[in-house]
Amino acid sequence: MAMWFARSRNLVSILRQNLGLSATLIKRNHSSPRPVFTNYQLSSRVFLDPSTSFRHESTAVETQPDLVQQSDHEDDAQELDFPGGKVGYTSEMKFIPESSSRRIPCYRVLNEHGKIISDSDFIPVSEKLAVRMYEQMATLQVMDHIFYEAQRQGRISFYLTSVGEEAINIASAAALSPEDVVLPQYREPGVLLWRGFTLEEFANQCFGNKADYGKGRQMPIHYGSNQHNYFTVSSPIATQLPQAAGVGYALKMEKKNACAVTFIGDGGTSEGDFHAGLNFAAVMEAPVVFICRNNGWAISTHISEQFRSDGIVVKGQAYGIRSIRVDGNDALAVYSAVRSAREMAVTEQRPVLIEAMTYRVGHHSTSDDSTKYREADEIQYWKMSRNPVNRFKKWVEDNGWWSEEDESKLRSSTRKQLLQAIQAAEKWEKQPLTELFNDVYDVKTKNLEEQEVGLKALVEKQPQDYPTGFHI
Ligand SMILES: Cc1ncc(C[n+]2csc(CCOP(=O)(O)OP(=O)(O)O)c2C)c(N)n1
Ligand SMILES: [Mg+2]
Repeated sequence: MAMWFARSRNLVSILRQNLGLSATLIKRNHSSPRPVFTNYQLSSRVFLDPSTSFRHESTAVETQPDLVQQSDHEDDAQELDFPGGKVGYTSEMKFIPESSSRRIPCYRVLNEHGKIISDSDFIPVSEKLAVRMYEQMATLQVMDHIFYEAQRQGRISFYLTSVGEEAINIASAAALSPEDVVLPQYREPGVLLWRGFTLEEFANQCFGNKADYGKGRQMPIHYGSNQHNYFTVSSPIATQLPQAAGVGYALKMEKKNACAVTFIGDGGTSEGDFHAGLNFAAVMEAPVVFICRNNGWAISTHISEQFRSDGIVVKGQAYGIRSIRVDGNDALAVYSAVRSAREMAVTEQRPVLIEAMTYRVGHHSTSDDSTKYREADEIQYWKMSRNPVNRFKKWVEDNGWWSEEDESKLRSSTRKQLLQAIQAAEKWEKQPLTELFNDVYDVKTKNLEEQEVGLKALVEKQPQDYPTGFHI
């Protein structure tokens, strides 16, 4: 496959065997040590003065100074034997460069006009699958639009759209097996939609009514479904990554033909849990597919203030994880990369990392106004020229699999179904207050019982402070 995966462990072990495992160190025949550098060079070249470093060019490739290693050159095939492993040696004092001379390329299949780039290497998608993928992307768009409006009307308290990231949502879901266990961040409801979570179920969660599986105890968009192997969204960023390593390891122990799949944003990679999750999965050889949606922003924090590496893909290799960078706005590329990653994770029992490059077209959430920190032109460019749904639609239409008539039918029936779902969800009663305290622990703890009694007393004393129909 032309898809670029970072060096695999198999390859390394074959190389190791070929090189021989027991080479011993032979002293170099030097009478005096190689001249190194002066104090001046030390301060000016080796250690960069933070005040002169480029704050906003985290991913720029810079010319490397002489002291930085340019290639994999080693003096010879001799190895040093450490508890940390056998390594070749070099008498040159060279630092590993902070970036490679070329940025990791981005795998894509469809160009901006929805045409397949010649010689593209991808897994074919049948008419049936392609149409379903397009339908689900369009459904996700309608769902986002209507729930967003419902929040603006004050009918739900909060919402967060996936606008601009529909291809990552749907194409990754299409590439997985239903047994694969998904641990989402929060901008991936399309995965759950693909698995059969109904528009009514989405509405019940957003309205926090009695039919919501979370019993109304979570903010809107914190979906979860046991039936669909989809962990409930958790607000604290990145907690799902170490959990995914554990889920993957459990699947491995149970010899299941499935993997854990977890999503994270670019901002989430700054959390310690990101690193713990990757490292655990690598060391335990757990079948986990890590999908990072690099959409350029973490609320108002631009990626240039998030990290200095060449994005996230290189972090996979640092942890010994096979990795790929993919155009997240290209549904065919996402589908091929996730399917291949999933196969490798399950058949080879290893984690794989995917960095999907994309853009968050919507505001971060209904609590945000992104025009305060980014240009309207930038948003417009991504909305129009780099739109993942339009791109995939062009390809499906060019194949003769989709028409304008299909389009208007789908959009109007989805809109109707959603409006009905919202009206019904709004009418459902809420869970009684006591449910707030149930299911927290297997057996209710003493302090929880005390809190329950206290809250009941408060509601009885000041009923005017609680909504009508609110009952204990
Ligand atoms: C541990 C933690 N810190 C901070 C927050 C507040 N917060 C919510 S979303 C978010 C930004 C996340 O950005 P990113 O991971 O890039 O995801 P995106 O919203 O771009 O999809 C932050 C800082 C949080 N929920 N949890
Ligand atoms: Mg982001």
